[in-house]
Amino acid sequence: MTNAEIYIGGEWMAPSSGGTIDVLSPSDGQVFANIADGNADDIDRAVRAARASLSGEWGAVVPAERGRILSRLSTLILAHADELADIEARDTGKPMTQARADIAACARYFEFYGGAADKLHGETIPYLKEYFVSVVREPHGVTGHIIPWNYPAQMFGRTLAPALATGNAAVLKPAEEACLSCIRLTELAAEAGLPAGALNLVTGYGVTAGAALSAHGDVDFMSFTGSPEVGTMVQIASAKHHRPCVLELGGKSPQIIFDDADFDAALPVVVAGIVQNGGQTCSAGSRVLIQRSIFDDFTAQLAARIADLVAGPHGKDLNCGPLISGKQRDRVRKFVASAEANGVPCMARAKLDGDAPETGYYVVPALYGPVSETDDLAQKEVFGPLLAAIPFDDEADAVRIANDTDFGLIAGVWTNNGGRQMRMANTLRCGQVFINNYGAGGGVELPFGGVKHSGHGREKGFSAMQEFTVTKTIVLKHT
Ligand code: TXE
Repeated sequence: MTNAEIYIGGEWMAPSSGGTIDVLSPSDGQVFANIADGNADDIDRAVRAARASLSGEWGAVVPAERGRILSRLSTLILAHADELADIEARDTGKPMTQARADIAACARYFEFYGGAADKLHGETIPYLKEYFVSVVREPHGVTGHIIPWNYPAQMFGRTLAPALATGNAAVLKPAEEACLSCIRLTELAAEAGLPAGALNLVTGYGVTAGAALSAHGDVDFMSFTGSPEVGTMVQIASAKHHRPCVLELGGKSPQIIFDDADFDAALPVVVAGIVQNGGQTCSAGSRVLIQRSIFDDFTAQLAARIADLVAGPHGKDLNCGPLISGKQRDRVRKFVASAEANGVPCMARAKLDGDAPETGYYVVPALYGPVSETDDLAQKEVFGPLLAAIPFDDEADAVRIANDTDFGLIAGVWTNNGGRQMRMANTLRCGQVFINNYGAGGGVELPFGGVKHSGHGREKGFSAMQEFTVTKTIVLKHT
């Protein structure tokens, strides 16, 4: 399957460069598709088409009808779930079961925001006598969306569904490493009845198409998910035009295990939190902080579970797939090499399936511990299936270690002490706290985003309806 074209103003067309980019399967490193190599000219045309749609057909669509279109798209996604999951698994290398869950989540975004489209109310404010004041929420206008390769279909839903539900016209630049599901989803959006220009898709490299979108002077709002380095560039480019942006830049999220935790409940969730998508998840639980009195017992049980895992090609639907690219594999291998060089003990390593081709980008899940709080494995976003076990003494120590990284995206706390549950929720510095559960990627309803270097702004939930709109205060004097 391939559609090496871009989508502008309701038309599929060749990019102005005429070029294409090879798409490699992470499972075996072989080229299996190609996508259009869009550039700054294409981005400019896409932004113009988006702008024109706001004063054309799309701008005239009332909120309830926007909702119906998005709901139809949700239904279409579910009707094509097998096809989409197959595309997603092949393109990203993730096991089929995880790809299927991603497609269901994508459909759920359009269901949720389809339902929310006509429920974004304004407010009235008591003011002076003979004045009527209302505050209404309006779309920003043209929104730019740059998304990464780890969850192309989920990100498509997460960033576009609220933007479209609130009446913006969008330009999407997905990641060059994996975006085939985004292309198919764009086709389905047209089939669902989304008017021309409401959604425009330009595939291409970050340094060309991505940079052109983030620097474009006629974009009113930017939504970016990716690395902190590029997030900084996007924010600087936005600042030059005095326009807002939402940035989701990853994390180093802790799972905190107290001595009264239910081990049987915590263990599978801690494993899933680092193995899901090969650890290439912004909210991966990549640090497990364990109270010292149970450190040996908990890590022994964790190690046994990690050692039982098998990584392999997406089609075999094992616990873990390959990483997305040779670049990401080499980056994660550097963390492995540096842990070995620094004498950090490896407590368990998963197995590689015998059918995994040598040309694939495999790094098997591994548990390291005890890891020092200052070690790279405890501080840096690895974006691979490496879990760092770190001991702590008491509640205050747990909070100190948990908060002591540059990131602040999510946290998991495992304890049955009710007072401690709330104290931890209040003192952890991050955007989401899960108590006796952990939600890497879960819950479309739940506002999501970080603090510190994890970014700012909120996506998901009803918060995204606010993020993708701006208020206007209307002051009417009557007699
Ligand atoms: O990200 P990039 P990469 C983190 C994770 C990972 C690291 C590097 O730690 O190991 O980032 O991944 C587009 N102007 N996350 O190199 O480059 C690019 O085309 C505008 C966390 O893949 O940030 C893609 O569409 N756009 C994360 C998107 O930015 C540019 C998910 C992300 O790519 C650009 C991914 C530029 N100059 C990586 N350069 C998360 N928060 O979940 C690139 N892009």
